[in-house]
Amino acid sequence: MGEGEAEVKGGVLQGRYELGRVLGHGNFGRVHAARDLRTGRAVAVKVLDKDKMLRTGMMEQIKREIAVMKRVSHPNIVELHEVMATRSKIYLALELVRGGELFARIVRAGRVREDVARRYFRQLIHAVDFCHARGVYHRDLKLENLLLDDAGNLKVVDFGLSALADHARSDGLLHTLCGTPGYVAPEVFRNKGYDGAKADIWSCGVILYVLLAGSLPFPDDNVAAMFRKMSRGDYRCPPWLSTEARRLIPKLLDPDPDTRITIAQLVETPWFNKPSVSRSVRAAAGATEPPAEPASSAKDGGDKDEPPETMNAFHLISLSAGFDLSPLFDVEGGPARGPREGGMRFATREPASGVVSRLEEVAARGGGRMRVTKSGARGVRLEGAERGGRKGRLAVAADIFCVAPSVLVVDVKKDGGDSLEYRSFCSEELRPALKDIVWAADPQPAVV
Ligand code: PIT
Repeated sequence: MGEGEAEVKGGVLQGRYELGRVLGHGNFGRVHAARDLRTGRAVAVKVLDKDKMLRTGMMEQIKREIAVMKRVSHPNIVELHEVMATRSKIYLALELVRGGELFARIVRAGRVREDVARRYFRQLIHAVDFCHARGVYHRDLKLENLLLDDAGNLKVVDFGLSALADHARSDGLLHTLCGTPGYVAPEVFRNKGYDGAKADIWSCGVILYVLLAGSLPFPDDNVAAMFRKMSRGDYRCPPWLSTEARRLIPKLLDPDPDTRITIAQLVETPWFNKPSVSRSVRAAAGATEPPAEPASSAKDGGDKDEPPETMNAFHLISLSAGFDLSPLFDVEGGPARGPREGGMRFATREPASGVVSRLEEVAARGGGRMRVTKSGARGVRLEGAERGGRKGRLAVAADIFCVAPSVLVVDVKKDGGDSLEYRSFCSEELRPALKDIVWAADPQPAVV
């Protein structure tokens, strides 16, 4: 049944989704921009033809994709809102992502700067780590399956080839040969079973290489020749790559899955942890969507009208190890330091109200990803709006202390959720937003 028939009347699908322009085509069908007439929410609708899927044996694939997408709800994965089926078609109502494929960006720009690549790569790793923690292996990670939203955030799509850990044979390994040649790990080609997590990491390595180099690491029209290059680690890093990137890439593109870097090791590497140097894509793109809940509707923390707590000697000592006050102007910049894992602390001459509104803006700018659950002169608490990370909902608490007349210290720490997600939130969102209110004794900005 075509779109002009019963299910789509006047461009409205089942009386619920008003279909708009086509965002993309693929062997999967086509994706339209659409509006949910019940809620007014903008969505994407993927249209699949049942007959075609039955003919091409893709029915199982789509069923698996639906099952997987229901399992994974993460800020860097395109969300599946709803599945509708008619006699001839399947419709997936998905989160709308307007910025197109990362692939198109690379085609346009050739390659991206290392700090921009890092930002995309971190988001990719968050999504992949989240999937792996839920026993989901994507198996077709490539630039074409990474979309960008208006704020330049990465969103993984196409779980059509994904596997669930429960599909592993008794040897604990997956055996299906799938993926896209340039991105597939050598052990997948070897056909002796592979670990889905290790194979995904290889693909992430290829993605990182393409972002930085602007070309595939093992280009070859002949798949057998490509496989030989992959197995020998036969690729060149372009001269513009930093030393840290040169150290990391061979760890990702290690032909031996047993020695290949794991996500746990990857997130501790200097390249992965390097702090952002600019506000980059996100800030440049600016805010697009309103927050899930306006800051004013935040649950009252009970301290709205009280002034910031004055920091006493006890606070100062507990916050600044050994009475060395330099950490007051310090930010996290690498692997966890002590119990305040990835914490961030800075001094400011901005009044408490200014600090609070900056923090509220961070939530407002995140397209509803974080909402304000407490807000007052003594601090602000932000919490992941709906989707938990690997360890549940991310929560960030910023306590504001007065250390001297018109000098405040803001102490930011993780109050819940996954450390990796927290660190990325600090470096991608908080730090850029707070950068210009940080007060440093020397002219160098303390928060970079
Ligand atoms: C867009 C915008 C958007 C979603 C998509 C594309 C989805 C693409 C897609 C989804 C799949 C799949 C293949 C491609 O298997 O919001 O341009 O589930």
